[in-house]
Amino acid sequence: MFVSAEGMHYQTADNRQVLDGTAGLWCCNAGHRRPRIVEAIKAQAEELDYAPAFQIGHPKAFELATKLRDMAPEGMEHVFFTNSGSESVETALKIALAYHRANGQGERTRLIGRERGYHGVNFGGISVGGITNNRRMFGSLLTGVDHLSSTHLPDQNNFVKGMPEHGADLADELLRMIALHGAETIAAVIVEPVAGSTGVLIPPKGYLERLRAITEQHGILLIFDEVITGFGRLGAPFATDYFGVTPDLITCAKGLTNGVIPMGAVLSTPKIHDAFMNGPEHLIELFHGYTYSGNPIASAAGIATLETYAEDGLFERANELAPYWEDALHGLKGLPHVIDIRNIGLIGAIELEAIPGEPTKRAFECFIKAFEKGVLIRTTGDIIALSPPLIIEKEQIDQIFDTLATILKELD
Ligand code: PXG
Ligand code: PLP
Repeated sequence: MFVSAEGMHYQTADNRQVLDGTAGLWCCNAGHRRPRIVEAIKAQAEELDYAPAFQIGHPKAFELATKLRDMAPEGMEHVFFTNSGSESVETALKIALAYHRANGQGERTRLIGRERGYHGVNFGGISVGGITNNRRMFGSLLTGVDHLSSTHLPDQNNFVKGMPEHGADLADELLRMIALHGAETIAAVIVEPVAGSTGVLIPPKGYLERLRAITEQHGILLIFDEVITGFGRLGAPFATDYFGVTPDLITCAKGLTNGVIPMGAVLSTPKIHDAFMNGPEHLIELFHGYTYSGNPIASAAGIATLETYAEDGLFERANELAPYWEDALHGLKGLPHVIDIRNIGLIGAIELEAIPGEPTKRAFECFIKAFEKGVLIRTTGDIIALSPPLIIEKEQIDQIFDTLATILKELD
C-alpha cells in the first residue's frame, strides 16, 4: 500500500521509501505531487467545479486543447477530450468509422489491430487488441476485425539496442488483408508505435513508414495509440515525432495530466475534423461525448502538467538520459534467466526465461523482491517493464539496475 508520494518516490504504509521505476502505471512522467499541478487543481476546484461539455464550454478546456495542439505533431490540429486511454481508443475508432461515412464511404467498416496490441479494456479496444486473455472471457466482440502479426521476432532481434533491424516486411500483411477484403471495406488500422503493456515491443526499422505508406495509398486511416508513448516517454513529445511518421489520429491519456486526474484525448487532422463540420449550427456533428469530457479540474491539471513538462524541459531530459538508460539496462545481459533486453527512450524491458510449467512466476518473484528492496517495477508475463518518471537522476537509474542485478543473481 502506498500512502503518499513525492518526486521519484512512493511512501508505503509501513514508512518505507520506494523508488518509482514505472511512473505509476506509465503515467506520472513529471514525478509525483508536482506543486504547479497540485495548486492548479485546488484553484480550479474553488472556481468552476463542472460545466457541461455538450453545447456549453469553459475556458480551461479550450486553453488545454490549444496547448495540446501546440505540443502535438504538425498537422494534429483538433482535440476531443475523454477520461482515459480506453475511452480515447473507442472515440478514435468511432471517429474513423463516422469519418468514412461522412465522406460517402460508409462501407469502410473493417478495423485492423495487431497481435499483442493493447488498446484498453472497452469493447472496441479489446476487439482490435491482441491479448488473448483480455478477449477470451468476453464473447465474440466486434465483427469485421482483423489483426496484423506482432512485430516481435525474438530469434532475429534479441538483445538489440533500440530499434530492431528485422521485421519491416510484416507491415506488408496489410496488403494481404487488402487483397482479401478489398481496401474499400477497411476503415482504419490501429497500432501502438511501441507496444507497451505486452512487454515493450519496439517497431522494426521501416515498419511504421511502411504501414503509413500502405494505409495512405488505400485511403485507410492510421491510428497511433500513444497512451504510453505520448508526453515525452521516448524523449520527444509523441512517438509520432520520434519516428517521423504521422498518423491520421492519435490517442493519448496517462501523461496528459501526469496521471493525477483521469483524462484522455484524441488528436486529429483538419481533414477528419472538417468532414463533420458542414451542417447547420443547431445539429450535432459527431454523436459521441462523455459527461466528463473536458472536465474543468482535469483541464486545469492538464494545463499545469504541460507547463511543467515545458518549464522543466522534461522531454529533452528524457532524450538526453536515454543513452545512459540504454547502457545501464543492457548491463544486465548475461545475468541468470535473462533471455532478451529491449529499450527505446526511457522505456526498458528485461525478458526472463519462464520457470517450466509456471509462467509469470519468476517475474512476479522479481517484482516482490524489488519492492522489498525499495524499487517499484512492473511485470507482464515473464517480462519486467520499466518506465521511470522523466525526472529520474542517473544515480536512481543505477539504483534500479543494481537492485535488479542483485535480485536476478539471487533467484532460483
Ligand atoms: N492504449 C494503450 C496503448 C495503453 O497502454 C490504454 C490504451 C488504456 O488506457 P486506460 O487509461 O483506459 O487504462 C493503455 C493503458 C501495464 C498497463 O501494466 C498499461 C496500461 C494500463 C494498465 C496497465 O502495462 N495501459
Ligand atoms: N448510462 C446512463 C444511463 C447515462 O445517462 C449516461 C450519461 O448520461 C451514461 C451511461 C454515460 O456516462 P458517461 O457520460 O459518464 O460516460
